[in-house]
Amino acid sequence: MTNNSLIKAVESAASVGITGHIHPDGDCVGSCMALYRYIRKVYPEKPVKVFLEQPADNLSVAEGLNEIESDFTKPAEAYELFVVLDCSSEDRFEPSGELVSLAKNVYVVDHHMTNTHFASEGVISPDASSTCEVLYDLLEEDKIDRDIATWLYLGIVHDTGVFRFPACTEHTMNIAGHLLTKGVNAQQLIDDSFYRKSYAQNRLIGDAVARSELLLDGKMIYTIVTKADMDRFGVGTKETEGLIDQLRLTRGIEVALFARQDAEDTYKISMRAISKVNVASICASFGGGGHMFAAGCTVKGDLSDAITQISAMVMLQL
Ligand SMILES: [Mn+2]
Repeated sequence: MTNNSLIKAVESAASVGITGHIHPDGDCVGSCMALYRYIRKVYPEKPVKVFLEQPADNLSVAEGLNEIESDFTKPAEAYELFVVLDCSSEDRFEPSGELVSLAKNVYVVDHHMTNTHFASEGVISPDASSTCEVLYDLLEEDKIDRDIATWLYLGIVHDTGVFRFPACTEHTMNIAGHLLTKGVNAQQLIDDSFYRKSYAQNRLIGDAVARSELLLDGKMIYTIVTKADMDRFGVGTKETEGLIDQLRLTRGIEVALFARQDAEDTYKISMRAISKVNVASICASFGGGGHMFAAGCTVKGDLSDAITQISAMVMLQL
């Protein structure tokens, strides 16, 4: 893979398509939208389009979200260049896969250590906090306006858990600082896109936390949300997202587990660890995966049996 400049690749392409990964998160949406708005501003004559699944409402922090193409039933057009952002492998760029395969050139911008180098050109920086950080370094600073800066800031905020994770470095903070000088409304962006919850969502989370139980002498906490719970509070599966983070903040625990019922006998399990337990290896034994301190898996059948097995595995690592 050659590391030619993104700007050169964009300048020499007659048309540009942009996409990211399935179920787009803040960094994916932020990086796709930042590049899209940049091309629209700097090369106004150049045909450019973003293809993504419809992002969650809370990610609408700046102009342009309504310009995303989310209808993948239309006949696929061929773009000369496709830029794929925040996407580690080809199976992750569904539903845009066909569009990308029609492009003459594919350029990847990413920060996943597990990137499979599926493109001939691009920049993959595993040490970067976010794809937005990698992208910022590829753009011309003076052409970044408030809109573009806001999209970049969104990705950095979300992939660093609001500037907390170890991948958030001095360089990340310097970039965030430059973006602030462009007029990003940081407090509003962080509150609205990261922390804000609906009344129904807060009630569901409160209920699930109240029902949580401690295991292993208080070293492990878990709670379960069933379909009936979600129906009772009028929320969908997406809206249970902040729950594991609340459990993780319980003083004294080493591992937090949240199980969400997705079908009659199917549960999605999310796990977090503080510093000792490798939850990725535990989830891997159930066919899942993730990072050392944040992982997940899906279990079918008896949930209490699975939780018993998991807590036994946690105990071995404490
Ligand atoms: Mn990312």
